[in-house]
Amino acid sequence: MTSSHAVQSGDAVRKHVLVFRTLPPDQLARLQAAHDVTVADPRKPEERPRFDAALAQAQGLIGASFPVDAALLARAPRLEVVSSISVGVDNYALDVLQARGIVLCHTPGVLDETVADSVFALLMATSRRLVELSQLVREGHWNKNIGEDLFGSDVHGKTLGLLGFGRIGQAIARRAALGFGMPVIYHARRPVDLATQAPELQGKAEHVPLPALLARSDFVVAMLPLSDSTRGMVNADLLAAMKPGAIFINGGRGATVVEQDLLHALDHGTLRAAGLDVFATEPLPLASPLRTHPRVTPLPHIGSATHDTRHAMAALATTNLLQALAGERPAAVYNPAHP
Ligand code: 8YV
Repeated sequence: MTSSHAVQSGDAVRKHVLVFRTLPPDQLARLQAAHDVTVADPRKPEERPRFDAALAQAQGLIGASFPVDAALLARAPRLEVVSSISVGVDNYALDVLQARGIVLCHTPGVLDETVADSVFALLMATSRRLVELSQLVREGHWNKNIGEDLFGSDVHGKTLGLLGFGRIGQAIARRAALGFGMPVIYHARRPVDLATQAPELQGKAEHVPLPALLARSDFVVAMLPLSDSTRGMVNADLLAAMKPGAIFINGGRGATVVEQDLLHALDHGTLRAAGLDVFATEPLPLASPLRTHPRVTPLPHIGSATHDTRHAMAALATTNLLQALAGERPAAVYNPAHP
């Protein structure tokens, strides 16, 4: 920790904090009360010089949706803490943070139910073709009862297969099993002890090998974090092993899917449809065929995007940062940062 760079004011040690994504005013005020804060968004060219100058001084960084990679960290020699307003940490050079003893904080827990709501909404919209059929009404084409060609597929009672069974996966499983009478199967690195972690799902969610999950699931929902072991995991082989007519939903990270393979499975395989909240490149490039494919329901990464939840995430990230800069163990630390 480089407290020699801190500015002494009364008893409190004021440090340099760089906010690289807009914070709600009440959370920004908490930071400003304790530290010297610069707000600069590196994605805006006009703010880049201010961002670069603040980065060179920063002891604390807080923000989201921007790659904090090795090159960026090399320009932040005083950095002590990075506080991400996200649960996913794939934007951060974890090895560099660990090697330099920089604490990384994130926001698990506060977004689980909201992301599960979003994923379930996407699942229902995709299976019942809500977006497409609403568009038909808007465009004035509802001139007769819709026919079989526009029917959807049932959700209730169908089998849900979850790739990844963390807190959010479990929240999705509760909706499916307890609300929609869906048998739930999941594949994760290791089975979850439901008795202690999710007693309400006991007897209602079963850990199965990946091939069994793919063969049995009417809906395959990917809620995978992005890591070396999950990058490109949803590939041609995996998609080809899905039950004919299955629907694929991705609410985790886009790069866990080989998008070309997904398109191929939609056009030449038996996949019925895909609902995607995340993409390998975000925002989704205009040229991506996933943007306009008739059997893809694309969303602009809205998993946690409600007023309540984004505020809760910002508040937790702010608390994490304040605690870590004060030398306390943060409420939600990802790497305990011992080099
Ligand atoms: C947010 C997310 O989109 O928390 C995450 O990991 O993917 C989302 O909740 C994002 O990080 C922006 O705050």
